Amino acid sequence: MRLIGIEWGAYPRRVTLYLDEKGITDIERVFIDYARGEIHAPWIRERNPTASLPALELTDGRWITDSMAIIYYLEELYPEPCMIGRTAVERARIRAYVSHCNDLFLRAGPVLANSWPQWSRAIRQSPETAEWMRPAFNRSLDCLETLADPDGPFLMGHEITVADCALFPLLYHEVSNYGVSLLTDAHPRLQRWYDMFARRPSAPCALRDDGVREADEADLDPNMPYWWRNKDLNITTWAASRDGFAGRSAPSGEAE
Ligand SMILES: N[C@@H](CCC(=O)N[C@@H](CS)C(=O)NCC(=O)O)C(=O)O
Repeated sequence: MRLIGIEWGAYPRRVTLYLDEKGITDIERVFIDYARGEIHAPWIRERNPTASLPALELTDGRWITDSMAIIYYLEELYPEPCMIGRTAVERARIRAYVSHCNDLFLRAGPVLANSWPQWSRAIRQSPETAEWMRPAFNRSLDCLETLADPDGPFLMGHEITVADCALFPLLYHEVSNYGVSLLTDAHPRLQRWYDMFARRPSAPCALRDDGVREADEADLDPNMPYWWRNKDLNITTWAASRDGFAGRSAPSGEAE
C-alpha cells in the first residue's frame, strides 16, 4: 500500500499524523507537487474526479479517497494501539467528534478565503460570504471546545485517538502558514490541547503551502503576496486547474 498526499495539506496530514502516532512504517508516502498544479494531473483525476487528496492505494491498485475512511480502514488492519475507542459508546463519541471536525474544515474555507488578506490575490473575495458562514464556523469551534475532555490531555481523554489526528492539522496549518490561530479565549480546552500536541514529534511539517521549506525562508520575496513569494513558482494551482497540468504522469510503482 502507499499513501498519495500533499505534504502540507490539512486533510492528508490527518493520515500522516495518524501513521506517525500509530507507529505504522510500512506504508510508502508519495507527495505530489501541489504548487505546480499536480492535483489536476490525469493520473489523480482518473481515480478521484474530485481531484483531492489523500488517497490510499491498495496493493491491487484500488484507491480509498477520504482521510477518515483511510484512517478507519487502517484501524481495522492495525488494531493496536487502539485509536478509535474501546467500547461502542467511545467509538460513537469519537466519530461524532470527527464529524464536527469535518464541519469545521468545510466551514473554514469560505470564511478564511473571503476574509484573510493573504487570499486576496487568489480569489475575488466576498466579505458577505465570509460573514454568512462565520456564525456556523464559530459554532463548530465552540462545539469542539464543549465536547473536548476537560481533563485531557487528549481531546477524548487520557489516550490519543483519531479525533486528535482529525483536528490538529487544520489548526496547525493556519498557524504555520499564515501566523493566525483559529482559537480564541472561548476555547481554553482546545488551546491547552493544541499547545500540548504541537510539541509532539509528529506535529511539525517542514513544507508550507507556498512550496517553501521553513529553512529556505530567506529565499522568499517579502514584497510579494502569499503564494507569489516563492520565486520558483511561475504558476499556481489555480492557473493549473484552468490550463491543465503538463508535469509527470503517475509516479513509478503504482498500477496504471
Ligand atoms: N473529504 C476529503 C477532502 C480532501 C481534500 O479536500 N483535500 C485537499 C487538500 S488538504 C485537496 O486535495 N484539495 C484540492 C485542491 O486544493 O485543489 C478527505 O477528507 O480526504
